[in-house]
Amino acid sequence: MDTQNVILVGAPMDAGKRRQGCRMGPDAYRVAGLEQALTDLGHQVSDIGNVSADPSDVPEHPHLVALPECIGWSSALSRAAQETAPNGLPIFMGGDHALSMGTVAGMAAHADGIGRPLFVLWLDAHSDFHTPDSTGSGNLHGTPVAYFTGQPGFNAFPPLAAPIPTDRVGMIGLRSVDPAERARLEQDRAMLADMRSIDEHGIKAPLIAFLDRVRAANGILHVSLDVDFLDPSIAPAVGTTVPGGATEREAHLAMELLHESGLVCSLDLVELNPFLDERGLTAKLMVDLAASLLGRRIFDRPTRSF
Ligand code: HAR
Ligand code: MN
Ligand code: MN
Ligand code: MN
Repeated sequence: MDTQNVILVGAPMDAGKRRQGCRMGPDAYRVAGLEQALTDLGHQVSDIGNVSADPSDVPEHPHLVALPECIGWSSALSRAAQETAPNGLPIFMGGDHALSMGTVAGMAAHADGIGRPLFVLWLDAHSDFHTPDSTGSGNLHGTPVAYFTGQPGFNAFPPLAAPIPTDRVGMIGLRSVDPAERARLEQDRAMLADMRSIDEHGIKAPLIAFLDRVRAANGILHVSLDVDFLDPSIAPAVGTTVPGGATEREAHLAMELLHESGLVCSLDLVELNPFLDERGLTAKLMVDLAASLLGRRIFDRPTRSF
């Protein structure tokens, strides 16, 4: 099996929404054995510890939650992505989904530097396509896709070295999209596979179609995995559950196909709130999914005895 350098980067960001707990995510992944699971697959794994937010002198905003802190995380995580990506495959252990503003911006700059286009696969119940002007909640974890695709309204944030055209974004798992997001998505060219279409066609068809696009463009692929992509019955540890999500096997199949593609350059694990978990169930499932993405085959999965 091909072995890789895998770099675990803790991103204990909790500023992208009001409800707290995602800051415990990186340590939950450590306790759930992420490093060992990937080492067991033959990979060289290093955990470089946690990033912290850069200072920001932008003032607090009346509507947007923790704007200065989110800006500080974006610049720090963009730098972390650009520093780690040349040495291996970074896994950003979140932290809430606003962290993807930084990780995707940094990976896009990295991809630009090596002359390959970056594609983004968004595995999420939500499209996270609000702008600071359209978000009703003021929670910036609902805005990262709009930021890194260069939509207007993000002037306070770090400028993007390489905005990602929407036709390089694929979203799978959608089932909770606000009207303003939908209006913008309908004008754009992202590949959208909602749960209805997964029910009808399975998860393989849209994923393979998207991977074919990446390959045809000689691109590399950043995967952003939100816990709420999964059905809440198997992944309760998230503040924004939406019923009717991906099953355990749908999620593993997606990871197995991603591994086989050889196109994945980086991964976000986001929105895990360990405070809401049941005996580490969600953290362990996310670790198992990361292992499938890094090459664990279905018949190599460990039996859990209690
Ligand atoms: N669209 C809603 C909002 O903007 C909910 C966004 C929830 N986002 C996440 N990440 N949990 O997907 O508030
Ligand atoms: Mn999300
Ligand atoms: Mn979500
Ligand atoms: Mn048996």
